[in-house]
Amino acid sequence: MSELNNIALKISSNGKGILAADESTSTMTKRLQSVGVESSSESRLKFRHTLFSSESMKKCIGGVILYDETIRQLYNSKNIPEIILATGALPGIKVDTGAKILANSSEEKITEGLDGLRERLKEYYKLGARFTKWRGVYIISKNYPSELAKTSNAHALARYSALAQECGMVPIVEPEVLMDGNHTAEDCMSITADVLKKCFDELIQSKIDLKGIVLKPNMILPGSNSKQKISTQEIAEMTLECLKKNVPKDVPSVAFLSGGQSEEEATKNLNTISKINNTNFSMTFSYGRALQQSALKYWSKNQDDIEGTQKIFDHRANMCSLASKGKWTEDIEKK
Ligand code: 5MM
Repeated sequence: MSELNNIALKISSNGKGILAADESTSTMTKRLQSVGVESSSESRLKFRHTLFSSESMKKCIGGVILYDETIRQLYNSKNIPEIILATGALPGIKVDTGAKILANSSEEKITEGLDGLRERLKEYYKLGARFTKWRGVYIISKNYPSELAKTSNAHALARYSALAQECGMVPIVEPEVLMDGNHTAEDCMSITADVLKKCFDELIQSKIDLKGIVLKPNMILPGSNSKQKISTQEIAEMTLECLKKNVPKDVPSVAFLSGGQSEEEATKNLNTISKINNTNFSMTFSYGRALQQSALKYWSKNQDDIEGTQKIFDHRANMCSLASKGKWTEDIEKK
């Protein structure tokens, strides 16, 4: 097995998943302000360090995606990548510089960050990162996503992946079809299928070692404003069918994003997906909001209660870990 394949499996298999703590400063500021906490480099570090030093890091978390600010921060004279490594998890880094308006299709976005990426990657490797993340976003509406958005983002994901592998790091490939809108799950499925197909065409053309990547896709869900109601079983079956048809078998693992689902929904859906998993891929989570929300809410009112905050995060991480093995139940959730 190649080193990249080892890293991919270490961060996303055997009951372990990924903690997406790579909110850019503006997103983290929104999250903190939503619970009444002032955003500063100290408050961002204090909350994140509370999570990184939790007990569940050892058993449930294989990798943590960091933001540029965090990978350079020290806590009690120890650097953050060292603190994460000590738990047995690997530090990773978000390397895109954000989604910007796509010229000639101004309602859509193209993710930027390719210029100077090789040099940035070398520095991140020295800082301890062993995997990376790049997120492309796609909207669903009457005329979108356009072919232009699909091909441009797929191309950027492939160029990024090639550079990450060249620097010895696993690329997490995240093409996120957003939940916003009133579309049906069938719409989400056909668009996600096309997005994935275009991404893998570009990855293959760029000679990416598919055994050394982790795919971070959305689940197949009705839009957040849709009136359609579908069961967890249907969500899982549609998600699995879409992945089976459009993701090459060489890809070792799939780590879903939560995309605005509640903590429990994201856990329950992953659990059913893992239970019926009829693919070759190891299935797990790479959640941001669905791992952090409750812990952040509690912490905002009890900033000195590190243990109490960690207990809440540990519960969420344990539930997600069980779900990645198809062993989560509503009873365990409530305990
Ligand atoms: C954690 O949020 C990530 C960074 O977002 P910004 O660049 O907008 O600050 C985001 O990419 C995240 O990793 C994924 O969307 C998954 O997070 P969720 O909350 O959807 O699981």
